[in-house]
Amino acid sequence: MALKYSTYREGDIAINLGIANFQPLDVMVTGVTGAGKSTTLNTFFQKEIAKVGTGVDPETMELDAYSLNNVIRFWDTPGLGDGLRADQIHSEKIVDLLYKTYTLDEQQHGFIDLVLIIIEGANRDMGTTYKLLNEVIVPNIQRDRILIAINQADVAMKGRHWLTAENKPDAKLKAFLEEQAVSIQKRVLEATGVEVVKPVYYSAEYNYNVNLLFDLIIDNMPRERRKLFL
Ligand SMILES: Nc1nc2c(ncn2[C@@H]2O[C@H](COP(=O)(O)OP(=O)(O)OP(=O)(O)O)[C@@H](O)[C@H]2O)c(=O)[nH]1
Ligand SMILES: [Mg+2]
Repeated sequence: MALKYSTYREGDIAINLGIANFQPLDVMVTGVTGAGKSTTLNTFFQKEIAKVGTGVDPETMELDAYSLNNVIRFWDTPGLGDGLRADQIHSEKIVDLLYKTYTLDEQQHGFIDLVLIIIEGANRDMGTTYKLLNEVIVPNIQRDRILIAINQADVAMKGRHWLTAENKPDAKLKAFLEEQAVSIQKRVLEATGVEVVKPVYYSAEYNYNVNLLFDLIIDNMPRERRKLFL
């Protein structure tokens, strides 16, 4: 049974936003090219809203915002890992977005409330993700506003151990994914100094555990407006 994400725990988000006294929650979605950022957004919205890549070239080139409902809005960004020059241009766009502000009661606040970094389940090379964290994200937003999720759970073991009929991993793949979540959490701490919440693993393509990704966002969303300076 497919969940409807546009109303998923809408009340909880609204309550948290009520505490924080702002609305909507703006979530920037980022990660290496091909990790599945756009596919993840399409799954949230249950229709094709963000263009998904089919080849090796990065598909998303600009920043696009999508409102899921009145309380949450997602920002799709171009992925890093497509050569130095492209990475530089895309990094600048991401940093600009992180410094987008609004003024309320004569005070400036950061527009982006939360950063969600998507990692590809099969990709053991974390170098570009560390670079993204160290050079682009961590210097420009509070660390407790960074979340990590592992996509493409279905192909984490090259497609083996995925139970197609049941749309879930078998015990072996599940154990692998569990182990990977813990290991990525540990490696991110070592490589970037950021203590992230244990990542969830999911498959945007097959709509597996996407509700847990939503839970990660809702349960860890900030309870106050973002101060601009760290
Ligand atoms: N098997 C599998 N494939 C996926 C999954 N999510 C995305 N893909 C595929 O991965 C490819 C890249 O997905 P995109 O959503 O375009 O990736 P992106 O992160 O938006 O990439 P850029 O826009 O280039 O930064 C596409 O062919 C998707 O169909 C998944 O959960 N499982
Ligand atoms: Mg994209």
